[in-house]
Amino acid sequence: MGLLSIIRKQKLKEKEVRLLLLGLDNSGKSTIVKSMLGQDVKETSPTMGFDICTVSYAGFNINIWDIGGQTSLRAFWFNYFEKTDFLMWVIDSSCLHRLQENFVEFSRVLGEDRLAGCGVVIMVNKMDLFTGDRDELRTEIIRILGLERLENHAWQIIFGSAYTGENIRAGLDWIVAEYKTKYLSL
Ligand SMILES: Nc1nc2c(ncn2[C@@H]2O[C@H](COP(=O)(O)OP(=O)(O)OP(=O)(O)O)[C@@H](O)[C@H]2O)c(=O)[nH]1
Ligand SMILES: [Mg+2]
Repeated sequence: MGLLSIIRKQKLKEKEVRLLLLGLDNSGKSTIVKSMLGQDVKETSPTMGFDICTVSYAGFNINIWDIGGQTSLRAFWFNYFEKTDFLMWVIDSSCLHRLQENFVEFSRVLGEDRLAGCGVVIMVNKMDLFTGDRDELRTEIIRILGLERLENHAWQIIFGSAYTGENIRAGLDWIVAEYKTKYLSL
């Protein structure tokens, strides 16, 4: 049996997924985790370091690393990249003037070799507050983040809301489907 085949079998057997949750401060990362865990979404405070939790979903254990996004904490993001299967990058749809700042941080993160090949979910959060056109927003996000130039990463944009729960599961569904595709096709 070849090495790739062994890795594939092992990964599919373990059903352990490591998900790194990053994005600017106040984008709603910790609230998304609460929504995934079925906890009260109205009680969050800024993450001063990081939190780890496991969400059991579709037979998988998704180990989520929720890292604080404040400027002073971003230098520490790089401590959490090892063995990441997926990056969920959270954008606040009610704060679109920060898209350029998103681009700067997002491209810095994805320039990191240890994240090579990881799947990327762009979770556009707080859609309960958004009144504009979703297609236009999608086009703008693809353009500003340079997603069409992103090589070696499968990516998906998801519009959701931690408050209402809209599409929070869709993010997990995509991750599980991608994980299976990746290790079934090795
Ligand atoms: N309206 C609305 N508010 C949200 C939503 N998700 C989060 N918030 C609010 O946004 C603020 C920031 O949420 P957090 O989850 O703490 O954001 P964070 O990205 O974890 O922030 P840091 O830990 O500082 O990086 C809080 O006041 C949340 O209640 C959402 O879907 N809709
Ligand atoms: Mg947080």
